[in-house]
Amino acid sequence: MSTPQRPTPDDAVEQEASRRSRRAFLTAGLASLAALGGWRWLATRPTDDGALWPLRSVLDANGKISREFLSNADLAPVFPRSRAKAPRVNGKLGLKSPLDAAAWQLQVQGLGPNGPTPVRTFSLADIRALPRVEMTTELKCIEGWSVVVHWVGARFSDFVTHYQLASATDLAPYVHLVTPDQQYYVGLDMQSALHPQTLLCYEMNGQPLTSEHGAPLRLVTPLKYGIKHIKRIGSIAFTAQRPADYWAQRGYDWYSGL
Ligand SMILES: Nc1nc2c(c(=O)[nH]1)N[C@H]1C(S)=C(S)[C@@H](COP(=O)(O)O)O[C@H]1N2
Ligand SMILES: [Mo]
Repeated sequence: MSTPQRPTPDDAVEQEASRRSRRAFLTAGLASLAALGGWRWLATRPTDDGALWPLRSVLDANGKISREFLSNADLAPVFPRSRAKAPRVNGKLGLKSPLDAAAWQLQVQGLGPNGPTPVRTFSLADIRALPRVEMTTELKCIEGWSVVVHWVGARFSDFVTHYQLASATDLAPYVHLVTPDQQYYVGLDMQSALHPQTLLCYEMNGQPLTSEHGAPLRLVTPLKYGIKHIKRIGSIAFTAQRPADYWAQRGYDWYSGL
């Protein structure tokens, strides 16, 4: 990862912006959690739920919530927009067939107390209707290159709260994102999915996403390596079990970042 340069006036502006947005994230995060009915969720979680959410009692929930917000304050570095460059096209799994943009829809499977809930579908307009977030962060590939990119999209957390997916899902501990042809798939822990810099992106460097960079919608989550930034998302499922992940199945670390 390259370190941000010595502050220039531009950087100072960026830093202040990131300080402000961190505060905004925190406020937004608290509001979202309330909206998610987080307390009910925390209190009703089974205790044998796995290492990620090892809650034993409602008392533990207090500490858990603080840790959640502290770790969500760990933000990937942001850069002046002028540093953004075009990334190479890397990874075409799941992008083999031509994209039918008109037919595309995002399918979302929730998880309720009795298992998976009926699939809901969303259009790109539904995603664009969410607060527009811009961010200039570094895309890092495990192959050893990285590039600063300017992204525009919706926060995954806004998607979940605005469309009330979490109440329908009872806030499952994992998220599975899959290309329409199911050839590429990524698993995320919920904490990473709800991180304030985890975006469902539809623009890159000032242009709508091109097909090879993941149109119409891709994930960007800069605390993790590029392998998690799935392009051309076709479906999202909230799951109780750790979902399959293309590169984790081939020996890479399941988290591939924080
Ligand atoms: N659908 C899909 N998404 C994918 C991949 C892929 O093969 N298929 N490769 C990943 C990898 S390894 C990287 S580094 C980034 C690269 O994104 P870019 O092509 O926009 O530079 O996409 C990620 N998302
Ligand atoms: Mo990569």
